[in-house]
Amino acid sequence: MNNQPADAEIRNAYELAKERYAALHVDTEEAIAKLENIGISLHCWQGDDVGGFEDPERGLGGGIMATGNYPGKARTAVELRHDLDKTYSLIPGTHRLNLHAIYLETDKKVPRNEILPEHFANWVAWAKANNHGLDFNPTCFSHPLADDGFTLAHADAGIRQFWIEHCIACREIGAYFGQELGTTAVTNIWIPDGYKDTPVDRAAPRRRLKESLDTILAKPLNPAYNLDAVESKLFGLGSESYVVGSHEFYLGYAVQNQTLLCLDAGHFHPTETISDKISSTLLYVPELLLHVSRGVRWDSDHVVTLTDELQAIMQELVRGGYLDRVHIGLDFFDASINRIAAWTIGTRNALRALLLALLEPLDQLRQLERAGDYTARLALLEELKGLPFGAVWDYYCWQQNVPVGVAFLDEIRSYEKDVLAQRG
Ligand code: RNT
Ligand code: ZN
Repeated sequence: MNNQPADAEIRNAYELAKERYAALHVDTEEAIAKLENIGISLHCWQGDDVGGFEDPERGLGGGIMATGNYPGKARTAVELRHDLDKTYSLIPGTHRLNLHAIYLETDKKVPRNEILPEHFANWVAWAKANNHGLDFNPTCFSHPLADDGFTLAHADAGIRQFWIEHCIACREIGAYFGQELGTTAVTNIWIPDGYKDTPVDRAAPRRRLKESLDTILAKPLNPAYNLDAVESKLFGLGSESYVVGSHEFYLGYAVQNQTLLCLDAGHFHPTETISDKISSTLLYVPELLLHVSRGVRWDSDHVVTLTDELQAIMQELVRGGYLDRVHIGLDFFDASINRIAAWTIGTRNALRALLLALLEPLDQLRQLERAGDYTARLALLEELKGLPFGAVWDYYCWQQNVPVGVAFLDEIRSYEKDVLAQRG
């Protein structure tokens, strides 16, 4: 199979598309130039079903779950970086990597509250060599001290302290990434704490979580190196009835402490969207982190597809002028399909939605709205959906030397045969 269209076809289609957009006073070259500057943080954990390298024997915990057993998952950091290199080569632009603490590399087992920058030195060297920024996350799950479902909000002071120390160590590692790579790392705290069944005391765990966070964030770090984010959730497997770190909890915390707020697209009620939360929360918090994901019924982590909500999120970032205050990260893990394809499809979709948003005739739309001409606003918004945006996207991919259209699948198939199939 060779699915790549001919160069001339790509260029011709683009020239026609460019004219169609120009008629609406949209400059496709400008849109492409802006898109090229947007770095998306790819989540390392799609590559090995959130396993990490701390303890290969241990299963995933904390109310999150990867289902499927597609062959060829990365078993070591070297394999994971290899898979990531392949993935980045199929995505236009320069992008970041989001690491979790369990992706450390050590000879002997290091307790999580003692992890150090040096355990991530290989990742930093790789990031430097390939021009990737790095982001970070404490791993407050898949661990014996998290097995009863509580970490930073645990009733036992000793267990709380262990997780506090882990999160403090992680902020220092984030700052080390930022300093080494010259691009700010976002360190995002997500914890699974919650109850399967209805609790009697909803307040005490929240008071404890607030206190733990205060201790973790007490030391100011250079914001050029590290920024802290907090991530809420509505429910998880085993925390169906109560999650300590709810949206209201972290919204309040982020506003009061001026941390970043992380909005995960899959962490709200099934019909609740995060696109409409962006302009509100950015009035009160300095910056946002997005976990671009896709919820399906009870699951919050499906591969990102080009849905209305994905488009709405990216439209908000572009229309609101928020691109420099919002860090775009991805968060999904599908083990039932080729993992490199999952990364590639999800990231390309996030970028396609961004490009669509960058191709809107914003001045005209704003004028219509201000003039109260909602008829024309609706007509134009609907017509835009039929414009040849795909030709601009193909041209951008071609320009960036990455596969055009579904041709990326040819590359993934060869990689699967040559590399993934050789893994035991
Ligand atoms: C879990 C959160 C969290 C995790 C990652 C692995 O529900 O979304 O962001 O997916 O930390
Ligand atoms: Zn998330």
